[in-house]
Amino acid sequence: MPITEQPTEVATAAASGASATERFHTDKSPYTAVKDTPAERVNLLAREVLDAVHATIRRHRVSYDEYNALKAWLIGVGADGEWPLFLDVWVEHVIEDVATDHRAGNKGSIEGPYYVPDSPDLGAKGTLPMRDDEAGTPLVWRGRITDTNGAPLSGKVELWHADAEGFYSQFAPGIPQWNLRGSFSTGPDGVFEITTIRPAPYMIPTDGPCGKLIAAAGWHAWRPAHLHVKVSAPGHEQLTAQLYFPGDEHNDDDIASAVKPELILDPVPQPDGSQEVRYDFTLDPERG
Ligand code: MBD
Ligand code: FE
Repeated sequence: MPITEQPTEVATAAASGASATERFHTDKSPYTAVKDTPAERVNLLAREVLDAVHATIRRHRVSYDEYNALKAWLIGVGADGEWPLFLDVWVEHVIEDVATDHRAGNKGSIEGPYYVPDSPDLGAKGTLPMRDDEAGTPLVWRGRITDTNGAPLSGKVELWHADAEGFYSQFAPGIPQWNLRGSFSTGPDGVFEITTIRPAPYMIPTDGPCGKLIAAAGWHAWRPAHLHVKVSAPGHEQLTAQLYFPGDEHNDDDIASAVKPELILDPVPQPDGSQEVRYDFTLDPERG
């Protein structure tokens, strides 16, 4: 059939879950090795989590029907590859808080399930890879990387974000591989200039187990529109963060609890309909 009549694949929870799970195995498998965690620590943490589960069961007299519903749901989360989504939406924000609470530099936020390393390097100034007809308001972002004394750093900003429909390349079908993903390497002045488009708010897939939990609990499935970044410079702690847009109705009730006031941008509309924004990064020195 002619190319224009090819059926377009639809984004499903199971497909994006499978991609996120595979991504985790590829990039993070060293962290999955628990062999270096001493038995006392595993015992402490596992014991405390189980005690909390038992206490909830007793307090609320959880029934066999409810227990089996939980079992079926947990099996489904694994089968559809939604553990990265579940953990990053409902757990990672506390891990991130604890891991970064010593920092004097930029506030960070969670990585989420959709980071891909080694995106194309575009130098200090460039435009993220995008389709010829990429929808969305053009955004020009200027910024600088410094240390906590204000000295500029030769560093790198990795940026990835959803498109104007809320979809991520490599996790939703039919999007070019590196669409809206790129790395910007600064010179010694730490200065970068990035051109992209504003992403849409993101809705957690509603057709998978996480979506079913959201519906069953009467929650909503939305994250505010956001840009993901990883900022790094030799000798400094890597910063993982997300940047948000003012006025987004979900900035105050992000399902992933990942918004902080310091991470909300202040874009300025331009006569041509585009927007410009300034946002700088301050990195903490690596700890000895
Ligand atoms: C996202 O885009 C995201 O950033 C997080 C944290 C969870 C699900 C989807
Ligand atoms: Fe995201």
